[in-house]
Amino acid sequence: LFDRLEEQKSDSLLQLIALCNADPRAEKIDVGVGVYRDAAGGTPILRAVKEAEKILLETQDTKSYLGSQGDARFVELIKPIVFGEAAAADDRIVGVQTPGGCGALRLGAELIVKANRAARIFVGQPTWPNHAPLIECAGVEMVAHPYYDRDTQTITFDAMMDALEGANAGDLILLHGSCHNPTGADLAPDQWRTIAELVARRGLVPFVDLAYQGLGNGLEQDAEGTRLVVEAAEQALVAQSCDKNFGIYRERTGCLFVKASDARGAGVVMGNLLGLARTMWSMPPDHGAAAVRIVLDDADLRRDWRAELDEMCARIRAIRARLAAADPRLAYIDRQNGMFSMLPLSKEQVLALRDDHGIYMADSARINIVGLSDESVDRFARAVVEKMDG
Ligand code: PLP
Ligand code: TYF
Repeated sequence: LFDRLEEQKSDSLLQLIALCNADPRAEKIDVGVGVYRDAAGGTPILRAVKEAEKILLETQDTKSYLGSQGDARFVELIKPIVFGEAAAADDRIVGVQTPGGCGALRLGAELIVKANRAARIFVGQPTWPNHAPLIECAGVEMVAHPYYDRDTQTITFDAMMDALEGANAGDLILLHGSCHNPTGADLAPDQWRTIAELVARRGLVPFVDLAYQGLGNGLEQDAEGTRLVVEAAEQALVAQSCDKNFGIYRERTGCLFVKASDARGAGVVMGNLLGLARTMWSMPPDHGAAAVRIVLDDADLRRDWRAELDEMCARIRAIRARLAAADPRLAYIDRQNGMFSMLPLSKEQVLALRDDHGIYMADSARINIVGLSDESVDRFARAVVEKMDG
């Protein structure tokens, strides 16, 4: 049976972890995979999460099944963080807990196919390399459109809008809610408004991937674009992740929210989400969502989480400013958001930086900003600029 299988390419982002670990050079720099790193280079567990885990250990009295929706209180607490307090009671929006943002993307894609096999999803280029496997594998046709020009470091908004004019009512647009991966180039508020207007006028369905809320310009600000398009659209999907903004990556914690035309339709959507979850993971893993629920349900822990999230956000902004100040050609980095930016380097230059300096970034020249420290940022900038000069 298995002799028929073909070799598969491994996930090149995750492969970078092993490559960098194997490099014996003390001065190596890891700006590869997208996890938050503090000034000392570590990815510690957030204080509030650690506290919530202690509470969980002491008070959890059963590990019996919760059902396919997962932790309903967790979903209820995340809803206003994503959509705002006013939308918390909107009964057109339903949500289920998923195994991370990846699970939410996959579940959303399955729902789309189940609802309409002919629906297509428009996806800006470049995008996160996992979008295609998660969405196309479910059977949704992806239509690529321009988004970002690496040479000018700008969003090619006119070309994007021209392409979206080709979408039919009921087609989807995949949007990065904030902290665009891999470019760091987020839509400006007026661009979000233009897209919201198009969505409303043409009956398009936004599918927002919100994996980094709070790591760009703050928790509220990072949700503004998402709220605009969801408000404007009759129907929408949001794949949310807590894995970055609660630092619980391996706990696989997120939600899929779906806005239907009315409350009755939302009930039908919910039934379909539960049915589809049953075909894939039956029920989501509990631990991360339980810890997040405890944090958000406790005023002190919630405040401390916000404070630590804001510290992480500030560190990202500070390193962006340092890189931007190092060379005029890197100035654009300070206008971008989140953990990622792309450098104007070819794959050959990326590999040469790896060999010459032990600098590990994705082949696409995407860097994780927080892989840099006060000590390494100038050294990194010098090596990059030298390579840009040829
Ligand atoms: N979407 C984007 C753009 C991401 O970068 C990630 C990161 O992993 C995810 C979704 C999924 O996150 P999770 O680890 O919660 O599955
Ligand atoms: O883009 C990144 O680096 C993060 C982490 O299969 C990641 O989103 C990378 C690859 C992957 C899952 C998560």
